Amino acid sequence: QDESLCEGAMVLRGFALASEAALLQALDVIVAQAPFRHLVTPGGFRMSVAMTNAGPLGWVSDRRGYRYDPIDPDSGKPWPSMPAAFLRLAAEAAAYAGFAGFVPDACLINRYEAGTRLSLHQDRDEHDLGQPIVSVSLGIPAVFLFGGLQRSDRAQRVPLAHGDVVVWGGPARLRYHGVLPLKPNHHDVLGDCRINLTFRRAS
Ligand code: MD5
Ligand code: FE
Repeated sequence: QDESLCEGAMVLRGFALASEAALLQALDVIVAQAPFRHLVTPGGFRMSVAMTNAGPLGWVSDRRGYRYDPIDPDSGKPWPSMPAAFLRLAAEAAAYAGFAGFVPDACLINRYEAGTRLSLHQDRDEHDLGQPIVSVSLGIPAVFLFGGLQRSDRAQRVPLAHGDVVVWGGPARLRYHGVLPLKPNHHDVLGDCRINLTFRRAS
């Protein structure tokens, strides 16, 4: 049931299902305080993924660049706190994949709708690249692109469904990755979207 994509990358199928209700309840609280918004890239493009954050640090992008910021630029207030259910799930998944003691200080929450995509990129805005990233998929399915250490490397296509958790660490931490444009679909609980929780240790 669990798949190793390569050294350092493990898919835990359905790992989040046991905490589904607690995660969705916590998500509602976060989104009420910090609604989803479409950020602009440094190059001036509006991202098709809508984002918000929870925890001490939030990932933001604007014309000045990408960064982690303790303040939500839309509200001028700190990001909503990291829910206990989020912290627990991220730590349990990381430990299961061999990364004991993972304490994320940032949860980026990505919302995808039909047609939304995330182009190939690396996650390298974090200080300690020795820390893993835990990614939780909720709602409609997506096809994840898992590339190599160079942008031109051929990418594997990995289907991700509601409840799947992926832990990326070690040699997988700096791999190029993205999400193919989502196909229109419906999920009984989340409606017509996919929500991805991306847990990181940013500082
Ligand atoms: C998503 N989000 O499905 C993904 C999940 C992002 C992002 O990519 O930057 O918000 S995280 C996937 C990830 C993280 C770190 C390494 C690798 C994949 N990888 O080696 O493929 O919304
Ligand atoms: Fe990424």
